[in-house]
Amino acid sequence: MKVNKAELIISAVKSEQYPNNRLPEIALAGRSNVGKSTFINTLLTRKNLAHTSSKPGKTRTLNFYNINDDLIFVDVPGYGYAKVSKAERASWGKMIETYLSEREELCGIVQVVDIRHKPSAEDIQMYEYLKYFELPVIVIATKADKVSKNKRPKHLKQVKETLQMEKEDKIILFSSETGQGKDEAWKEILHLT
Ligand SMILES: Nc1nc2c(ncn2[C@@H]2O[C@H](COP(=O)(O)OP(=O)(O)OP(=O)(O)O)[C@@H](O)[C@H]2O)c(=O)[nH]1
Ligand SMILES: [Mg+2]
Repeated sequence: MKVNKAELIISAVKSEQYPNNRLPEIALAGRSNVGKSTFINTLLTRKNLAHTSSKPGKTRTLNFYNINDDLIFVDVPGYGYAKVSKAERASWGKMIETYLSEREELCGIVQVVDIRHKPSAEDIQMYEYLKYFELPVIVIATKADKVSKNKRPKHLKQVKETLQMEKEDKIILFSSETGQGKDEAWKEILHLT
């Protein structure tokens, strides 16, 4: 996929602010600090278009990125970040729920998990939640560079089984460090749009 154009359209917190250009959307989901924004940058070959940080809680709004006027990536704040107030957590939950439940342009989710760890209760809950809305999910098992090559298949299997992934959903081994899985991720994303 050749990316000629990649730009932030809007950082939204409510539905009135969503773009109205009717392009298909793919949204990111995953624990805070897992690598969602980095995943977007890797696919777009842009260093810091989506802002990333070594500290969790970097992305706080729904950020809509126009890609080649063909599709939109929606970067979403991560869950599981401890250092937020109850009120703030509730308003994020509402923001994400509104988007996932109402957005007609949404055609699939990229759920990012850390290949090193067994998916958390929140990861499982998120996957189930997405399935409840009947959304197709591509699971990205990222940070593959941090697991030795011979151990990766075992970790992939653990992710698949813990999430109880449906067989229509794809899981892709990925690393933003090495670019592993980038072509496959694009293929599956374009397949959904
Ligand atoms: N080694 C390695 N590090 C990664 C990879 N992907 C992301 N990271 C690092 O993980 C950290 C968090 O990345 P972000 O992309 O900001 O995470 P996020 O999921 O967008 O986090 P929030 O915005 O807080 O929800 C950064 O320090 C990245 O450099 C990867 O594939 N390999
Ligand atoms: Mg982010």
